Amino acid sequence: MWYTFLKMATLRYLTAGESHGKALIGIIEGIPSGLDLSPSDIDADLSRRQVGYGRGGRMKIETDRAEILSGVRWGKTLGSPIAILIVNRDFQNWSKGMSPDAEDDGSIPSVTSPRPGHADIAGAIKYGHRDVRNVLERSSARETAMRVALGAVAKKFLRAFRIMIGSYVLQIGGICIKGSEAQGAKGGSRSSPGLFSNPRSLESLHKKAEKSPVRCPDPDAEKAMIEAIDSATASGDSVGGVCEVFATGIPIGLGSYAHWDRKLDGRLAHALMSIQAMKGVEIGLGFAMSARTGSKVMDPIFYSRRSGFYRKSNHAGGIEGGVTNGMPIIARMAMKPIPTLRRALRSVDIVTKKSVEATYERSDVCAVPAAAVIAEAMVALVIADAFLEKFGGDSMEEVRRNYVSYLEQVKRF
Ligand code: EPS
Repeated sequence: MWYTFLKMATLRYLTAGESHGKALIGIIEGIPSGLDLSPSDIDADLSRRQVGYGRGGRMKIETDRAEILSGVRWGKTLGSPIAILIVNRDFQNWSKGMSPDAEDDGSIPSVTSPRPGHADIAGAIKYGHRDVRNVLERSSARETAMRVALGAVAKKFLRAFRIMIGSYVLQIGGICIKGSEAQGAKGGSRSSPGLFSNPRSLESLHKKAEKSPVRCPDPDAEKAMIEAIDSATASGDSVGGVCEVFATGIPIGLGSYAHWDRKLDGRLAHALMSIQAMKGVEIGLGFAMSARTGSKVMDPIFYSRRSGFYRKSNHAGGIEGGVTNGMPIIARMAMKPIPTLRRALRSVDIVTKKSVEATYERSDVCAVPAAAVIAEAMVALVIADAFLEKFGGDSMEEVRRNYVSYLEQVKRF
């Protein structure tokens, strides 16, 4: 019952659609009127999500494009819900197997040997499905294409207030970039280049990542990561990794300490953990903070008339007490290796209850670079919600007026 007191989001969104169904659908509600928005703003991120060394064969079938069905007229948002559609090209191969029509029932064989690590067995039991495909079609990472589309709308909104979101990969298959002992690779303490970087160096890490097939800003590590992916492919295995996402230009005061569900770190952790295959999220220095003394990881406060209150380090990852402190937001995610394996693990047939090999569905060997782009979208959606919560308005002009007057107030503090 206590969940019913959850903070109502200012910015709400919903996705629908199965991986091999006709299309993915998304609706985002709460974007003010007067924002310039075109499908190309969205398609750029959809393309970024599709790339990455180690991605599966589906990426050769799809060229994801957004069709805006509502909420935008002549290139500007109306303030009404924005509906987006992404066609699944692969549906042409699944028109009977994923048809909504009863007469197509049984047109393709059922999947009855669940894959360890996916939602397969838990989902089949929960929803009473005798065909695991009824689970995997929705639990598939294909759904993240629409999250990226909706996140691109949120990013476009935030860019109007000079808030920039980016990402890069810190570790794949245990190979870390220099300056980041990402947990799980070498164990022990962890740091990250993001925590001691000013916005410009974060953006340069992002720019380097954009040119890398594994979104890695460190060319030596990139090479070793690609070798790790190749070796996993050769042995019918898969690899996971760690990616870092950041947001710059964030004002002090988003989120709140006043109630658990308003804390921005908690909201970010929820959003990021909800991405397929995520098994860990940290804000700032994260777990490594637990092994150090307070004097080593709190960020001392300084002041100057030009910059106001500022810090020289960012162990907190831009959030203290659930509230942004004006430093860049830094979050990191630990992604598990893709559970679909060519070299299948043992499973049990849900009909015969006999021990079998887990089914194989076309899949990626590594999707960490894509996860970084998806994480950008989820961070954008959370920050846009918190931004509208604090500076809300029905039009971009009204939000801007609210934001500018708040910044004046902060300067006078
Ligand atoms: C993916 C779409 C899926 C998978 C993959 C990523 O398409 P298909 O099932 O047709 O190959 O390739 O999904 C997973 C690895 C997963 O575990 O769900 C995508 O669009 O990102």
